[in-house]
Amino acid sequence: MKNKEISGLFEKMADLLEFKGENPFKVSAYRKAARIIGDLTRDIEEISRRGQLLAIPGVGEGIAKKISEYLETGTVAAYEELHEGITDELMALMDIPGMGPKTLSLIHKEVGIKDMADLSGALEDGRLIELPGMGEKKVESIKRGIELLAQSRGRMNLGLAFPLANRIVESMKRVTGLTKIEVSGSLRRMRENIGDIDILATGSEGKKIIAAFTGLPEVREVLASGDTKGSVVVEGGIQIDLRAVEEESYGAALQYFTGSKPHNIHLRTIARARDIKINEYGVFRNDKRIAGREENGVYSALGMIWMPPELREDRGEIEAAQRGELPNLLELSDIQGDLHVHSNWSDGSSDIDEIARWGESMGHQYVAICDHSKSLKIAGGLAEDRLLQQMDEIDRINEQLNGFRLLKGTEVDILPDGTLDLSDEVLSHLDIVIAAIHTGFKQPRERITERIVLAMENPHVDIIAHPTGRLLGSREPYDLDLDHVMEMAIQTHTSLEINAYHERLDLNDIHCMRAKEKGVMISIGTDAHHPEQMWMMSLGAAVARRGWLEKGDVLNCLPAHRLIQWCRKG
Ligand code: DGT
Ligand code: CA
Ligand code: CA
Repeated sequence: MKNKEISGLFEKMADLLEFKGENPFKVSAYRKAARIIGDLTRDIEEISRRGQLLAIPGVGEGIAKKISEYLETGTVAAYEELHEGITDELMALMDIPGMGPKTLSLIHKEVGIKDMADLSGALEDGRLIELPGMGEKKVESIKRGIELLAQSRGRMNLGLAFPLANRIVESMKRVTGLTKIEVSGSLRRMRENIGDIDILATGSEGKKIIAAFTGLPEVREVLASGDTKGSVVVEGGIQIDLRAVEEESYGAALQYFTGSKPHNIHLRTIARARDIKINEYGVFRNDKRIAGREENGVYSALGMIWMPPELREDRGEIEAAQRGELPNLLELSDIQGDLHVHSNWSDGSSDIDEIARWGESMGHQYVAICDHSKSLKIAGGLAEDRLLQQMDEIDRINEQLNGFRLLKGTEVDILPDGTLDLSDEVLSHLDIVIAAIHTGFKQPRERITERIVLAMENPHVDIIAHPTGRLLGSREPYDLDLDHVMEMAIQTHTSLEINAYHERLDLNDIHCMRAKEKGVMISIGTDAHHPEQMWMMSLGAAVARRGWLEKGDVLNCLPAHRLIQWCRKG
């Protein structure tokens, strides 16, 4: 499939257009097309052969032509033209969080920066501070951006690793003689980013399991292939390790390779005090095996009950287990609906009907349609009259539904002065109001905190979406007094969102722990712009579980009527 290549090409075109200061609508059209094509499950070549390119949402005449051109010739003239005189090294600087196209263009023209080495040099010797519109703060933010980029290099987002690993595990299940297989490592703990994927298996013939693994069609390169361990690289440079262990060691190995390392080290100090040795082969007392086949045997040998992998970060879970006070984590199946989905009334790609069908098929009781509001022009935000029309449309669809219902919502923009982008009158007719910041990220701490607090003080606002604004590996959170926001959330009866969209995961796990301590109600929404993305609810549930949340801490574990009651309360 050439879907990813074409998506990447349009992404690059958007970058180049932005760098050249072209029309932002044109830039966002390319970004939208890139996103949608990247998410397509069907082969774009086949879609093109059937003459259906224009049926892809976000693909108009111009973009369709470029897709055909690429499929026929392997390149696009307009792209080559844009790229002329601009090196890949220069464009790579756009990957630095906080380095916008305008800044890059400025430092390129004024200081002649061409690559990362030039940039580091100029940051060192203070040349950049002098430039018009730069200043100390901007330079600091570029330095932090470079660090952030370095940290995320070589790691991949959970939202990418999770489906990939599941697919590999499913194909491996067909190998004869294999009896058990599971993901371990940071992915089993559902960390927000993953260094490499670790898989553990057992069966009658380890060697055969490894051979099947290194022979999978996804494999691009085999790094190692032995009797008990295989290491491969798949598309995108992602490394996957698979270990095949003896059945009697499977539980101990699963525990060991799930980690985290600090969790395991802490467990071993407890074991030592009990004269017990634990390693990846088993649990031993005086060299006699006392456990190892099942994972929970490792914990019970240490006087604890088994604990969910998401907790294993040495953040107090071992002490809690010793006291018998582990939280009863919420399960994905406790979640009754998705509270944040976009339709094609704004920048989503599907009809409301289709979202309803999808939500129902996922087993949800409800889905809240929360399109953008009018000031977000680039996302096709809705003005009051359009939103009222949309509410009628939702009523119409709900009449035809049985058991499942769509909730009427909005993701209303919090304007730079803290007022909302829609009138109270219209907000009062909605089932659910999500408010969010989409502009003015760089405001000082007090301003941005106050803005969110003002929004929460509006009695119609029920949820603050993606409260910190970070994008995984690419944008830092806004400078925000989150503790104050959490305290005000309780006072104003407002919920804070775990935005489960794979590039956000905002709030994150640590924030959730703090929110729970304070008693803040959390809601989980996928921010899906395409119904297929509603699967990301499982990422949101994982963040909640890593934050020790229970069913009662999460708004959308409530059935629809109680959810709406909660929202009406204030
Ligand atoms: P990653 O891959 O960086 O996202 O993080 P992990 O946690 O998957 O780490 P990885 O792949 O290096 O190793 C997988 C697990 O193996 C790790 O979570 C715990 C265990 N492990 C690895 N090295 C050590 C070690 O030196 N001591 C202990 N106790 N456990 C280790
Ligand atoms: Ca790993
Ligand atoms: Ca590993």
